[in-house]
Amino acid sequence: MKTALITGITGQDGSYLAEFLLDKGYKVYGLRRRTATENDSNIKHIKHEIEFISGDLSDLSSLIEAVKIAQPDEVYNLAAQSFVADSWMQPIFTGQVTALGVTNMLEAVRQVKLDSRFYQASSSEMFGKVVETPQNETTPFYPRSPYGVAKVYGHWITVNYRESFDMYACSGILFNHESPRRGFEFVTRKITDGVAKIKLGLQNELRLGNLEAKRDWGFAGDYVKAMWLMLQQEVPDDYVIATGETHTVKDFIEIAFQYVGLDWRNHVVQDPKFIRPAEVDLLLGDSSKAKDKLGWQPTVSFEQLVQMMVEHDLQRLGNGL
Ligand code: NAP
Ligand code: F7E
Repeated sequence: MKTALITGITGQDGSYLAEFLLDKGYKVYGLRRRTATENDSNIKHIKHEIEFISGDLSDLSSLIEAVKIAQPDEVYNLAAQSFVADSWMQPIFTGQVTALGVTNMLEAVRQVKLDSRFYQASSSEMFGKVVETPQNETTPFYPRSPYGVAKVYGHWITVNYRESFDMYACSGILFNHESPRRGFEFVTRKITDGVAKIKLGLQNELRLGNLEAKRDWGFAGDYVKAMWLMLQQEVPDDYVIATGETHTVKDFIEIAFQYVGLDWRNHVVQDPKFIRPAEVDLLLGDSSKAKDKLGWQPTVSFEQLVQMMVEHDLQRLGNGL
């Protein structure tokens, strides 16, 4: 039986990855930080199958202890301050967790169990103000937020530990991926939750920022498989994971409102509060390397993704949850 340690187990990706690895017969350890109130909505259904370890990415001693306890074959470093908009409000904290936290996790592995395979959750936000389209593994980075800058550090420290210490360490450069488990502050979930509330008469308007931004949106369940595949290869490498399609926020809104038979123009209000100090206007990924070398490809279309999320929120709110 293989053993995996997942940081960020309570998040969207952590929950799908845990399910995926449990299905494969892994023993799964999840690093979890202490919170005043329960935040296990994504993992409630698999909680009893996971061994939790208390720790924080900014506390090296807790990570060393976690690696000692789990003795993992594979470490998936998914924990981060992951909300781009907040990274301007908390730039230092974002750097401490999303950037230096990666070094802490790599150090814990290096000091305790050097042969653990390591996955770093890198991001298309590293491409930021893109210098070419589509973006692939050789596209230069030009991050546009403290979050993007922190992820560039996380990417390069992962590459550096691979080259310095011969670690099996991979950086997965994942484009936006969404699901019914997405946090409510991200635009896709904010829209599908808002659409469901409007349909059910619980609210009337949806306040959003820049509707012209374009993203390459995929389904999170597909993307965690790519993480696992990266750690099953002969040699460690870095991969772009994306659908190869880009859509505006407005496209997402249109499909979501159409699904419930409403006209978005009657409900969406643009609010300057949600405009960012610097924007990433366009992301479009080229994941041909992952297709060729990992045999990975997405299975859920953009329309299916939007509809899946709206349907989930309709059911959830309809049941009073
Ligand atoms: P998410 O839902 O925001 O989950 C983040 C996780 O990190 C949560 O479990 C959170 O725990 C944990 N965490 C935050 N700070 C921590 C700390 N100091 N110590 C320990 N744990 C901490 O993010 P996600 O969408 O699943 O994304 C997973 C990873 O992929 C992140 O690194 C993200 O930056 C990256 N990524 C995401 C996307 C995407 O489109 N989803 C694309 C590219 C890269 P709490 O529950 O306690 O807050
Ligand atoms: O914004 C625009 C906003 O917050 C998407 C994270 O998982 O993916 C995510 O980062 C776009 C931006 O995601 C609102 O300006 C308009 O252009 O859903 P988001 P993100 O910033 O792309 C990357 C790959 C990650 O790595 C990150 O961790 O939507 N937008 N109006 C809005 N965004 C939000 N959140 N709220 C609005 O009202």
